[in-house]
Amino acid sequence: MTLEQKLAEIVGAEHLLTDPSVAASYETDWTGRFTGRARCVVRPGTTEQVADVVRACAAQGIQICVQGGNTGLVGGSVPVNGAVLLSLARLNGVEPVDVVSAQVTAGAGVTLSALQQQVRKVGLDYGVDFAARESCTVGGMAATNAGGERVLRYGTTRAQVLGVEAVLADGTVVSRLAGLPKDNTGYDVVSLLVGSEGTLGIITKLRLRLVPLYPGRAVALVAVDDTAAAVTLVQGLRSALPSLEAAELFFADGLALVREKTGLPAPFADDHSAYVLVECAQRTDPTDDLLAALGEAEQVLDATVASDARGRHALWAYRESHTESINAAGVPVKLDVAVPLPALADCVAALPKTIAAACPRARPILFGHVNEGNLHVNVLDALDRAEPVEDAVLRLVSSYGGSISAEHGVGRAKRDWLDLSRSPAEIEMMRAIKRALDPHGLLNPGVLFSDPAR
Ligand code: FAD
Ligand code: 2HG
Ligand code: ZN
Repeated sequence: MTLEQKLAEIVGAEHLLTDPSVAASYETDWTGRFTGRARCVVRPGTTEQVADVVRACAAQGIQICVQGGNTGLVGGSVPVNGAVLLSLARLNGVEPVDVVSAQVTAGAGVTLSALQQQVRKVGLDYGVDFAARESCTVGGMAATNAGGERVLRYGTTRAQVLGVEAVLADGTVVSRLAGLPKDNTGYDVVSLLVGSEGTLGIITKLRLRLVPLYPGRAVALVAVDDTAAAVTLVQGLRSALPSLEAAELFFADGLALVREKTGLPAPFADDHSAYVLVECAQRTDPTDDLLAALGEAEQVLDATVASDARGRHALWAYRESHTESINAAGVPVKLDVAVPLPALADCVAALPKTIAAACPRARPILFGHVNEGNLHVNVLDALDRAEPVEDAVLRLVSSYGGSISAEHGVGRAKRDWLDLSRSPAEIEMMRAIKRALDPHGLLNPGVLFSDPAR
């Protein structure tokens, strides 16, 4: 029996895709930069089927690439040539919400927006949110430890994941879904799998912490002089407003590109060089508190505030349309870095010169999650100089004591720079874990390490 026949037997012939034109949508990443040819695409519908697929591939030494919503931005979700692409999209069940514990168990293939819809019906919400919500899956979010727009209040995905069910490289199913908030019984296997980018196990289910769904919300778009003013403004708002949930930063060139690609109107009568978008949420309407805090902040050059859903979404569109607008302008060299907050302004000031030295015609667009010092550095018109640009930016960030990946992960895009963020001892510890759990390097080859066996 061929591997394909065995896989068809496990998942049903209709869930094994071998026609290249059908498989194509799984083979290129969201940005269009990373691509690979899968041997076939397999779409199991249960954890048992995932385990059987893994055993069948392992028996023949065939590598497996794992995919959720394929919105990842570091080339980790596309196949390497000849591997089986395993899609979790059909594991999309959500169990009834446990309102007593404020927790829910969801299949790895549940999209963020589907999860939001389910839990909001019972007055709860999920702590992580970002623009890819319609397509990204909770499994992919856990695998990348996704951050997003609410880290300021709720932390990253790791802080939401209380339990995991996963299939290991030999087909073993590990299940730890009780969701006990207190549980000190040895190594934290749940936390280890979160952020492991599909290299240690295939996540099939998650037990997730939920947060209150606040009916009172207000969003402000604020014009400021520069990054230093943005950082000081957010520092002040953080202490004045316990309801502060998001603080995002973008600049005049990003806004101009967003307006060009979306047709959105100018937010203010005058142009400004930097913009901060903040959101507050609580049981009662936070608008007056937000207005009062902005009124006291000397960094505010202009501001517009919205409390109704339509107005809030209109303001968020200036920020959330950045990624799509950039892609509409060309395939970017995409970096996602973090520096300590006191160094953010210096880093923003140094980046254009650093990028120009590596590629004079490059067009950098910076934006990000200001409270975490997390900058998204997208560089247009630089694809043929990608490596020198990446190298220059990541070395600059490292010189500030920063991270080469704040939230998107390492994937295949940044593995060659891992030593800028991790010590040799840490990298050897990570390799030892990989060797112990996946000795034959079957899961997500090339993600995180180019060669895990060494
Ligand atoms: P995929 O892209 O399919 O996979 C991502 C990685 O996880 C791959 O290495 C894959 O092999 C692995 N993986 C996927 N599912 C599993 C599983 N079940 N078990 C084991 N491994 C798995 N990210 C942020 O952190 N913050 C943001 O604000 C943010 N905004 C975005 C906005 C846009 C418009 C887009 C396109 C992307 C954004 N992202 C953001 C990046 C991306 O959405 C996240 O990385 C997301 O977590 C990926 O989820 P996914 O289901 O699409 O995973
Ligand atoms: C965001 O914050 C995402 O919008 C995407 O992390 C960032 O496109 C990017 O570089
Ligand atoms: Zn982001």
